[in-house]
This record gives sequence, structure tokens and C-alpha cells, in this order.
Amino acid sequence: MRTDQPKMIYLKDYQAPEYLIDETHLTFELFEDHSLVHAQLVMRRNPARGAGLPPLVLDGQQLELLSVSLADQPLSVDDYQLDDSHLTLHPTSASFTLDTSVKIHPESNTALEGLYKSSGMFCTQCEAEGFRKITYYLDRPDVMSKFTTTVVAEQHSYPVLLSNGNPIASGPGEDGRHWATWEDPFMKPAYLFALVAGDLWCVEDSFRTQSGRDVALRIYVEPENIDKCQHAMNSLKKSMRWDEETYGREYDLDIFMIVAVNDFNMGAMENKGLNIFNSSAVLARAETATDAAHQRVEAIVAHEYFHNWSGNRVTCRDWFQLSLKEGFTVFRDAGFSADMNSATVKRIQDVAYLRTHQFAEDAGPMAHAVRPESFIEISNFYTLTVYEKGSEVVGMIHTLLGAEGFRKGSDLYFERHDGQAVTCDDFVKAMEDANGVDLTQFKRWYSQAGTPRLAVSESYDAAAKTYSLTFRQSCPQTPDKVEKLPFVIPVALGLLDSTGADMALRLAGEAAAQGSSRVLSVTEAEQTFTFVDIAEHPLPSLLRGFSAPVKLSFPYNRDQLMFLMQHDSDGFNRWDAGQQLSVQVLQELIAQHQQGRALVMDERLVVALGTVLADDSLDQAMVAEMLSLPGEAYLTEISEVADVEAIHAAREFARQQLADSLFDALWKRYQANRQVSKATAYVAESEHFARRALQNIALSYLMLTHKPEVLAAAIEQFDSADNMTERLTALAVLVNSPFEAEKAKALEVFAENFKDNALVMDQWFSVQAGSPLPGGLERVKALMQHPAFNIKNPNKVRALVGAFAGQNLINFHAADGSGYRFLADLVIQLNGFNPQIASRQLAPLTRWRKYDSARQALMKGELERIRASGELSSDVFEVVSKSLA
Ligand code: B3K
Ligand code: ZN
Repeated sequence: MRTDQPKMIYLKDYQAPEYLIDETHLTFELFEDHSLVHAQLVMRRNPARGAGLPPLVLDGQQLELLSVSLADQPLSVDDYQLDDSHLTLHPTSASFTLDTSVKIHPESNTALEGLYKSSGMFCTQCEAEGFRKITYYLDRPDVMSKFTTTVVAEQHSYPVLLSNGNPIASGPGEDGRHWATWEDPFMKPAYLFALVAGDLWCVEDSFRTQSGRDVALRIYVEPENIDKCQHAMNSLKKSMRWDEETYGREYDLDIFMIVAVNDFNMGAMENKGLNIFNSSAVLARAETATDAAHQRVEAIVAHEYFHNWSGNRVTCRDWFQLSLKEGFTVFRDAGFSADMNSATVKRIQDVAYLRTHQFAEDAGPMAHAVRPESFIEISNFYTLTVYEKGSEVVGMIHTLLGAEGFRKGSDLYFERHDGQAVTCDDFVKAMEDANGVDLTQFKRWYSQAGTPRLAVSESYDAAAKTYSLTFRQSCPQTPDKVEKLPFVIPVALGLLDSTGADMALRLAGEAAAQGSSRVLSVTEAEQTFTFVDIAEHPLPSLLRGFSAPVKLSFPYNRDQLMFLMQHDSDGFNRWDAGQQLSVQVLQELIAQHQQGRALVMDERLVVALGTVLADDSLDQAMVAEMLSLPGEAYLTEISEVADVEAIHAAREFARQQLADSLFDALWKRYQANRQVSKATAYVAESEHFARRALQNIALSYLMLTHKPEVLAAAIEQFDSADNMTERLTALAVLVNSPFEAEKAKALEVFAENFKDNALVMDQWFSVQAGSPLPGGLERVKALMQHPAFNIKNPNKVRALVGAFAGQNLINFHAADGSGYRFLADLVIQLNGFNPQIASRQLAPLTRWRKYDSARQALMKGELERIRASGELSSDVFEVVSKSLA
């Protein structure tokens, strides 16, 4: 914990390192009450920084320096300067070796950064700046080195000793200890370093690469989880094949390992050859993990694997470039998931998530560009903007260049920069050079924060048969006060005729029509496109596939939206038309609630969703998505001032109306799907996901009717499902119902059956924490006393506190401020031992500007109380101070 005021770091101040580290030789001696780290660094002056020998300033935190030798000369305390984050030395020649020994305390490391212990095993997390908690080093991504690592530990408790690269030697030591040495032939920055020591079992498989090399694949887990690795292994093999086929990228070491750990600050980490995963992102089998969890495992395994090229072989020059690897890798994993499952459904889910959460971030006090200009704590910048919006930016390049042009660009990028630490500009340059295009204006997406608005208007000239669309773009001010210049906005669109068919699209000035769905580039603040040969007034389908991360508006009426829902040739836009219709209807209900009037819902929403439900030809996953009303968080995001009670009341009212009106159709589809589920063994594949998704959303509507046959069905599904997808939904509908006895019984049975499975208990916590019924905070507080809860475990905090503050809006935003007070207390507590988790949990309080003045005051009051609570980590300090600025 720091005592001085944290400093802002600026991209404009970037300078190449003064020294380089060609080789890094590490020896770890692991003990129960401390560990020793011996480092030998083969170093030289960076020729790019000229002659002269400036001081060598190494990063190091929470290290006890035992010895230091420079060029084989032991140094005494007068020869160096030491403070709580740096060791400064004075080299006397341009090439030298540096030897240090330090003592560290992984056994008491609760921040889960650097070397720490989780469930008895040693593991590491170094990105972004955790390596400096292991040894003195130039801990920055543009210092790349060849690593050799020896791990020495007691043999009985730590039979498995792993690090990056290939194993080259191992043997017994003294006093029941043993050792292993690993060598990584690829140069890498320290953030990709990893070490694991523990009592682990592994499942093994192999993969033959496109050039015919055999790669050993291993997934290491605690022995009791050995039966939950097959899905991750299948996902890994699919990812390896997909990256060869789609990007021409082949794996490069002889072995690829994944290790599952229970205490982890995020999903997973792409350390070279030794990925370390949150166990929630590895373990999956039918009985214990939902379909969503299976898909998450598949996506995260792919994401980390893809980093081997987009991140490891080509890495980031500095942390401002984080989206270089993250945005691109999210784009890559989204493409993989789209190919493995339903592409439209994947797109719908990603966009719904982006619009709800990234748009909110972009509108809040932590808003930043995809490539930020400054930060206090880099850990705070692993954000939806860097990841999800970063992926959208790469996706727009893909849309503008086409699949083939994009592939040419990515090939050039990997070839040109293999082994280098580069910038977002280098990525764009490769795309430009490979395609002969100029993306100068496009690059504003990297430097300008905020979500652009795109207002579209139309005019039709029946006599001239011309149809014009006028686009006006603008972007709201963000805290950085950067002036917003027009973006390049690719707008994919089509024009529907009165039968719902796409019309041929010919722009004025073009010799002939060019297809019936095309991409316009909007580059000016205001711009008009005119189509010719348009025989009747068309209905535009705009931003197909969500071709740009903007807030588009067009004055559709509800009948037009219903028409698009049925006829648009773009599946994404069919869904989006339904969402826009729902939003209009819900906003009307919100207004009625605010005016104290009786709620009356526009029947057209029932008709529209009834039509979707009756259409047996539609993908069932699409039907499930279309039946899902926009969430309360999204309705909050699009409100000027969010009325918590009105949003909740309106949405619940609409759900009830739909359940009552569509009961027969929902019941029919529920029963049909449940029958198939009963007769079919669990399969983690797209069409089965789809069937269960529709079955489960139908059940959650049906349960609102409180009919005895539905209650019986929920209990039957809870008792006899052979998989967690069906069982958890059954539990959730019971928990959210007024059937107290049945609810209590289900919760008890579930907890009894799964008390030894931490990941399943996380789901049990989440279902209860997310329940909108009154008394939410008391339930969460009581659950924090449950023996399965542990505040030191991030998954538990996310399952209970994250689900409450992030999803249970009606309870969290209780008008008396009790939810805010609870969260602030928790953040203050977390700040003391895990700053990264503390800072993440803080996010809901940063959105105070969205609420009424009474809630604003309460939320700000809690932020102020956190600020005054004592020594803040740089993580929490940055978020709190920016939120109050
Ligand atoms: N690169 C890691 C994230 C590290 C976060 C450090 N606070 C996981 C990923 O994006 O693949
Ligand atoms: Zn990543």
C-alpha cells in the first residue's frame, strides 16, 4: 500500500528503455513461510538510447533484498539506492550481468498478483505489473528476454513444478525437495512469465499442427476436478485448428499447458506455453456447469490460446497499447465462437453486452479512449472499452477491408512484427500497407473516447425514384475534454420493399446496382447518400450486424419495427427491431408509472413476440433472444435520469402481460423442449444450447402466472434434470417465486448436493443475490456468513456482491442508500487485501450521475467515505477520485 499521492502516467512521455535484458535466469526456492528468488540478468545498454551509462532503475515492490552483485562484484548498501518501488544501480560498462536474491511472501499474498498461493499451490499472475513483486526487473512490456527458470520445492506437497517453455532438466534435491528447469526459447516480456508448483493431476492430449509437428497438450487441475477438463481440452484443439485455418497461425512450442486455480482476479492469463486459468474458466461438465459456462470456457480457452500470436509473439510496446492485443484477441475469439455456434446469436449477445455495459462506461467518469492517453493504475484499464470496444474497432477494419483484405493485413502484421513490442499504429499501418488504403481518419476510434450518436433521416422522391438517407454524427464530451472530430462509421444497410425483400442498391453516380446489402462509410459530421431506381418508398434496415459501436436513431414507428422483425434479411437487425419495439413500449410504461397512471401495455408487443414464438422455422436460440426484454441495466443506460422503481415496475409488468397473454404458446414450447431434453443425453453443442435456452426462458415467463402445473414442472425440472442448465434455471424461477416452502427446499437440496463444489456454490449464491424480491440486501448479508462464502476468493465476491450490485438493481439502489453503504463498506475492506477486486466492485457507485438527486447524494457520500477511509490502493484511489472529480 502506498503512502504518497499516486502519479498520473502519460503516453506522451513514453521513452524506450535505457537498458535491455537479453537473458533472464531465475531460481525459485519455495518454502511454507517464505520464498527466495535468485535472478541473474544478462544486460546491456540499449543502443537506441545512445552512448553514456545512465543509472539503471529496476522495478521492485514488497521485496526484501538479500544480496546484489553487478558484473560479479557484490555491492554494499552504499553502492545502490533502494526505495519501496525501485532499486537504482550504477553500471560501469555497456554489458554486464546483474545477480540479485530477494525474499518474498507468497503465502501471505492476498492481492493475487505476483507469486501467491491458492488452495495450497503456488502460482503467478504478472500482467500487467506483477513481476516486480517477484524480483527486481525492468518490468515493462518492451523489455523482452529469454527466460530459464528453475523451481525448487518440497516433493510431496508440490510434485508438479512448471514454468514457461519446454522442460529441460529435473531431479531430486536434499531434505525431500526436488527441482525442475524450464527454458522458453521465445523472447518475452516479464508479464508473460509464469510458475506453478502444486499437487496437480493432468489430462493429456496432443495436437498435430498444419506443418506436422506434434504438440503435447496438458490441463492441470486439483485431483477431484480431473473429470471436468474434457470440454476445455476439446475447445483448445478446436481453437488451434481454427487459428491455423482462419489466420494461418501455428503453435510454436512442443507443449501447451493450462493450469486451473481457484483464486484468480480475472478469467485467465496467456503466459507463454503455461496459461493460468480461473477454475471457473476451465472446469465444465453437464452436471455442474451451465450451457453459458460451457460457452464461456470455450471462448476463454480460445482467447488465451489466440494470444500466443496476438499478444505474445507480437506484444505491446507499452500499456497504453493494451487494446492492440486485447481488442484484436477479443475480435478473434468472437469469430471463433461465431463459427462454433450460431453467429447471429453470438453477435446479439456481444452487442447487448456492449450497449449495456461499455456504453455506460463510455458515459461515466472512467470513460477513456481505446488507447488511453494517461492512467494512474494500469489494472484499472482492463476495461470493456479496451476489450469490447477495441474488438469493435478491429471489426470495423474487417468490415471496411473485407475478409480477404483483413487477412492480408493480419498476415503482414504478424510477419512484420514477429518478436517485437509494437503499437496500435503499427497494427493499423499493416492493414493500410497490405491493402493500399489510408486509415488516418479511422484512427480517431483509438484516440477519441465516448459513444458516437448517429441520427438518420430519410426522404423519398416518388417522381424521381430516389431515396436519400442523411446521417448526422456527434459525440458527447468525455472527462478528457478532447475535441471530438468526425469518426469513420461503416454503416451496413439494406432497403426493404413492401414485400419485405431487399431492393437492389445503386447510389447516384454509379453505373449499376451493387448488391442488396452494402456498407456506406460515413465520414463527415453530416452526410447524405442518395439511392436511385427506388420504385417505392422503402423501409431502411440500418447498421446491419451492428457494423459500428454507435447509438443510431431513426424515427421508426412500431408497425415498421414489427415489419423489420419479420422480414429483415439480417438476423441481427430482426432481433434489434424487436429490442427497439420493446424499448418504446417499456418507455411508455415507465412514463405511465411515473405519472401514477394504471399501466397499459401496447398489444403490439404481444402480437410481435407471439408471432416469433409461433414460428417453428426460426432458430430456437434466436427465439429465446427475441423473447428476452431489454434488461434493467440497459433501460438505465438509455435513460436521461434512471428511475429505478419505474424501470423495474414497467419491465415486470410487461413480463407478466407477456406471460399471461402467451401462456399457451409458451407452455407448448416448454413442454416440447423439456420432453426432448429428458429423452436426450446432455450435449454441449449449438442446437442443444438453443433448445434449452428457449425451454428455460419459457419457464421463467410461465412461472410468473403462478399456475400449479407450472410450479410442478419447475419442481420436476429441478429434481430430475441431468444437467446444470436446466437445474439452475429451475432453482432461479423457484427462488424468484412466492412459493416459500418449495423455494426453501430447493435451495437446501441444492446446497446439500453441491456443498463440496465451489463453482456450483457460486451459482447458488448468484441466483439468490440476483433475486429482485424485497429484502435483497439482508439475504446477501446473511449469505456472507455462509460457510461456503470467503471474501478472499474473488469468485465468491463476484458471485454474491457483484451479482447483487450489478444485476439486482431494484435492491441495490434502495432509496435509503443501504445498498450503497454496504458496497462501500465492502470496497473499504477489499482495498486492504485485494485492490484489483476492490476497484472492480466499485464500478456501480461510479455511475451516480444517472440517478435522481437523492440517490446521487447518497452515492457520492459513499464515494467520499471511501476516499476518506485511510490508505487507499492506487486502484481504488484512481476510480474514486475520478468519480468525484
Ligand atoms: N491478459 C489477461 C488480463 C490480465 C489482467 C491483469 N490485471 C487476460 C486476457 O485478457 O487474456
Ligand atoms: Zn486477453
